[in-house]
Amino acid sequence: MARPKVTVVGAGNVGATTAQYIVERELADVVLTDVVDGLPQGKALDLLEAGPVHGYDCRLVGATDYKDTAGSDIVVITAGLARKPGMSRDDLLFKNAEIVGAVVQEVAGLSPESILIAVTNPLDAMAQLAWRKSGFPRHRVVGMAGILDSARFRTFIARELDVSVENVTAFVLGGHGDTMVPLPRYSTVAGIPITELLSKERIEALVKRTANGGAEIVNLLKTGSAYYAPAASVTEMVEAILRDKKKILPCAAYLEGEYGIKGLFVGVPVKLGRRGIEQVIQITLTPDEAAALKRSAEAVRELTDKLKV
Ligand code: TXD
Repeated sequence: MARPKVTVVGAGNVGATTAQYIVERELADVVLTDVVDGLPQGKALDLLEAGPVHGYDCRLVGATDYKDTAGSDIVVITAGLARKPGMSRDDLLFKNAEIVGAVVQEVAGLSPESILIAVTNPLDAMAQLAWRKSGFPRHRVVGMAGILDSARFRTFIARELDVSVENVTAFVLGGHGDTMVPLPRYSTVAGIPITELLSKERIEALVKRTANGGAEIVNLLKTGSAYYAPAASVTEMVEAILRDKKKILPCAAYLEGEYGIKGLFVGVPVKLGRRGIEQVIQITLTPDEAAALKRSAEAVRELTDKLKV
C-alpha cells in the first residue's frame, strides 16, 4: 500500500522538526517546501539520510516548486515569520496573511482533497484565511494550537505534583493567545480534577504560565520561537488523521454556532479522523468560562475583521 503523503510548507524550525517527527513515526512520505532555495532540499536530504540509522523507509523530498506537493493527503502550513522578543502573535498578522494566502492558493489546487493544518501565527486568523482561500469544506481545515497549549499546561501540572505526564490531561479552549481559556475542572491527574489536588492560587499560577508559555520560550531563545513541542503537536494531529484514530484533541475549528460562536475559527475539542474534523465536541460551560471564551473569540474576530476574512 502506498504511504500517505504529507506536504510541510516552511522548512524552518517548526516545519523541519515536524517533517522529522512524521518520518520517525513512519506516518507518511514528506514533501518539505520553502521559498529559500536549498533549505528544504538540504533538510529533506539530511533527514532522508537519517533513515537507515533510525530505521524508517519514508521518502523525503525538498522543493521550492509546488508541483512536487500534488496529491497530498495533508498540507501543514508553517510558512511565515516567527515572533521575536517583544512581539505579540498579532504583530505578525499582515505579513503572514500575505504568505499564507499565497501558499494556500498554490497548494489547494494541487491537492484538492487534502486536509489543511494551519500552524502559522496568529493561528486562528491564519486558519480562517486558509479556509476562505482554499474554498475547502470546514471539516478539512484545522488549526494547531490547543494541543500545544494543553501540553504546556500538562507539563506544569506534572512537574508541580511530581507525577507522570502520561497521567495528566488538560483542557484548553479559545484562541491561541493571551486570551486562551484553560479549564481546570476538566484537567485531571489519573481522572482526578486538579481542582481536588492543587490550591486555587497554584492553579492560577500554572494557568498564567501556560498562557505565557510561548513568550517564555521566545524570551529564552531570543531569535525565534518554540518548535519542538509545536512540531510534536502537529504530528499528533497528522497521526490522528492518517490513522483515523478519531482522537479528541483541542484544535482551532470553524464554528457555525457551537459554543454560541458563529463564523469564526476558535480552539475547541474536536474529533480528528481520516475525514478531518469529524465532530466538534460541545460541553456546558459555567458562566465565567463562557464569558472567557467569548472574550477570546472577540480577540480572534478583531484580527479576522482586519483581514476581512
Ligand atoms: O501554536 C502554534 N500554532 C505555533 C505557531 C507554534 C509555534 C510557531 N508558530 C508559528 O509558526 C510562528 O509564529 C510562525 O508564524 C510559524 C513558523 O514558525 P518557525 O519557528 O518554524 O519559523 P521559521 O523557523 O522562521 O520558519 C519559517 C519558514 C522559513 O524557513 C521561511 O523561509 C519560510 O517559512 N517561508 C516560506 N515558505 C514557503 N512559502 C513562503 N511564501 C514563505 N515565506 C517564508
